[in-house]
Amino acid sequence: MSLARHAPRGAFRASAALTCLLLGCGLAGGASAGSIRGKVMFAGTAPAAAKVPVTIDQYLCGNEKPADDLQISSAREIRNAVVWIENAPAEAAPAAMQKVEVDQKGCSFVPRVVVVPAGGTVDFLNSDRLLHNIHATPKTNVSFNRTQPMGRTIPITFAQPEIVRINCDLHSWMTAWVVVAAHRFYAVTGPDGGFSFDDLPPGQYRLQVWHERLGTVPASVTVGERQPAQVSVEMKTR
Ligand SMILES: [Cu+2]
Repeated sequence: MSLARHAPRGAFRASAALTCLLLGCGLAGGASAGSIRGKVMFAGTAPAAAKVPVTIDQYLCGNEKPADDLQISSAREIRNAVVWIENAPAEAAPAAMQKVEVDQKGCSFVPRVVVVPAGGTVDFLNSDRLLHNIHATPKTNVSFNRTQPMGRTIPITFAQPEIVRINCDLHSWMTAWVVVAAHRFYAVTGPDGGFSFDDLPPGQYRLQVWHERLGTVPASVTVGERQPAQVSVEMKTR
């Protein structure tokens, strides 16, 4: 009886050891402890930061605004690129429904680029003492065009994975992007061009890197025993 109970456990241990041999369970913390750390870099000489003239509401918006559609550090690191894993682990659950906010502040959308899980909601805010509007004509999500006085919150739900451009029709330079994510392995690069993914099983991953001005660039990275897996992706002007 006692032997019969122990035998399957022994067999399980042996099979687990074999699985580890094949898949590499040497990773600290188990089979899903893999991480990716990456950078998105600009190839070549970065163009000078552009300005756009302000032709309306200068009393609040100023006379010009940084274009902000291509933000590159002095070390050629690209901000506001969106990176996602194309072959995300099958068990990847949708991201938790956390609040995503986009404010209209100083006549700019802040932040300019956000990620929201499919089915999630973005709260659009207006902190400015003037009228803005939010206007989008997505392909697979519902279009919207809403006037937004100061202090009003407008929640918009995005059902389908898609990259959605948002504009304010009153201020032509105002653009934001809502990246509706199919799973939780999406990231927006910070000012240092950096992004990261955690809780990945070992394996080879195909990445897609999207930037509003620079298009989409594929990359690949292998998560193995050396942690975290490092990857650098270069983008250039189209
Ligand atoms: Cu506006």
